Amino acid sequence: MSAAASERNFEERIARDEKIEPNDFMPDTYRHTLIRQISQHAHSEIVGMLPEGNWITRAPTLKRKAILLAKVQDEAGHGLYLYSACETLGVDRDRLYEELHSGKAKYSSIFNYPSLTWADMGAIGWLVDGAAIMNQVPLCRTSYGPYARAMVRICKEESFHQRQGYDILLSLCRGSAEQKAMAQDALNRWWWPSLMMFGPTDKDSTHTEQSMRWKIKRFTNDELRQRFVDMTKPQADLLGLTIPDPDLKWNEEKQGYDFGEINWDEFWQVVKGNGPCNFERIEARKKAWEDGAWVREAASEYARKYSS
Ligand code: FAQ
Repeated sequence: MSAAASERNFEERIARDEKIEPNDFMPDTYRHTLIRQISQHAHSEIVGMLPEGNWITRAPTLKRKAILLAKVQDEAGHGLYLYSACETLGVDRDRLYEELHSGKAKYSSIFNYPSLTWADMGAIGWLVDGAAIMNQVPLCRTSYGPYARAMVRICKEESFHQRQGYDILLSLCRGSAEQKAMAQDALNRWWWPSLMMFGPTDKDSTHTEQSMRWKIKRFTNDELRQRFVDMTKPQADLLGLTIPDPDLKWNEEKQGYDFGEINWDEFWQVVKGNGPCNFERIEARKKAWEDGAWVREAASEYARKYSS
């Protein structure tokens, strides 16, 4: 098939909602877009273990500790499925790690904020996993087969994560005045960064238009952000907490909430590496990589010994 015919065939398959598989023809730009998005997603899961990992030893009860431990382990698993999906596009996993460690690769802005109190475990589960689900459920229908299939299990696990976060906040909000204040403080700090997770506004988004055409993305950044606000406001009401946005108002006409302006300057600063914890996060990942060198060496040596 000529290059033009292959390209046409690819576009037709996308139009028919067929999944594109690793050995199928795909334009280089489609491949690179996927490598970019899936690797950023994988890095986000792995770096995303750090803010919560910080609280495993300080969970208030054995039950909370076991749940948090399971959640953080799930995130490691998500990272691994996603790195595997990315490798099917012909990229080497060590190269992806190297890009993360050198600061070249992006990962979600949200994980560059500190987790200061136990209530932050609630806010991360409720808001960060809540935003992740909103963004990731449509990715179960993304056009690249291995990515779509990886997302199915990830989304199931994210639902449990969100509920465990909400449950932490529910307990705090039903507890003492100090506990409720702790929950409110966590919401105050995590609300705006959670809205930023969806990425820049549609007019400033570099990739949305093309990714929508290829059905990699099924909704735009602003559409998903709006859905998240609409879903979360009633949940905040049930907790008796106030979303820190004086401009948040129901809009009858659009049947959704209007909300205030996001601080995009803060977002881009965090994305560029100048957030409160960027340095610390990358240092932690580099240390884990270096500390794990002996495990990689032992595994390679074992494989060499038994393959000969
Ligand atoms: N942070 O043109 P767009 C989780 C970058 S997983 C940093 O709109 P796109 C689970 C973007 O890369 C959370 N950078 O880009 C969990 C691009 O830069 P580039 C991660 C961001 O790809 C929970 C530039 O800005 N989820 O939370 C961010 O079409 C709890 C222009 O942006 C995913 O990765 C950001 N927030 O749309 C784990 C989901 N937003 O590459 C632990 C999959 C944008 O040109 C605990 N990814 N940028 O240099 C996606 O859906 C998309 O990639 C978006 C961005 C929506 C994130």
